[in-house]
Amino acid sequence: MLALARSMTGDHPARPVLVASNDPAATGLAKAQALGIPTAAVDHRPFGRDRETFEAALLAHINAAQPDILCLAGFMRILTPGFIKAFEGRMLNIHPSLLPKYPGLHTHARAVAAGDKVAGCTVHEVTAKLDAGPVLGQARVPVLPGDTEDSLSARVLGMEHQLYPQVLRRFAKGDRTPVFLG
Ligand code: NHR
Repeated sequence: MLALARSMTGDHPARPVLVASNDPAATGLAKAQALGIPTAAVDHRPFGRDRETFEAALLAHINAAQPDILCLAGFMRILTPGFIKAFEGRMLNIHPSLLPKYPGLHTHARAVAAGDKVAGCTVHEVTAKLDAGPVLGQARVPVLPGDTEDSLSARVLGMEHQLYPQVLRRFAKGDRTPVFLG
């Protein structure tokens, strides 16, 4: 999130209008505020299994900010088709694997357990089907001997901070040609 926010200066075609989280304690909220970006938090927990009502509360904040593009960055709540529809074709996510490999959770542990030699991250359009929307960019990193979930995760994160801003810059210009790094 911070890498994206910091990238949107100068000749960048976009500017950050809101940082929103489902976790009121998320440290990114204070960091965004320090950059002068408006923030909102809607705790999903009081809503229990009612995803739609949680999303309606979140959407009220988002719509008030009138964004053209939504970027998920570490957002861990599966979104219902109704929410997706409101931002169809305008919502991005970064996922810590080389999709279509390892959709879902615990991607680095799965890559290490499988003995993969290459890992990475993917920026994709968010569609109703989880981690399955069109790929907008991918970055590859080696998996090194002795790697753990944590060491691999840190290496991939470094590439996430490079890949996502590059993809967003292109996407905000209307260019959906995929970016490939590594
Ligand atoms: N929503 C839709 N409809 N489509 C996608 O592609 C989405 C999405 C919401 C989030 C991010 C994704 C990731 O990058 C993302 C993509 C959370 C889960 C999950 O299982 C899965 C994928 C992603 C994010 N969430 C659990 C849930 O019940 C909660 C897990 C937790 O809190 O740790 O929502 O990885």
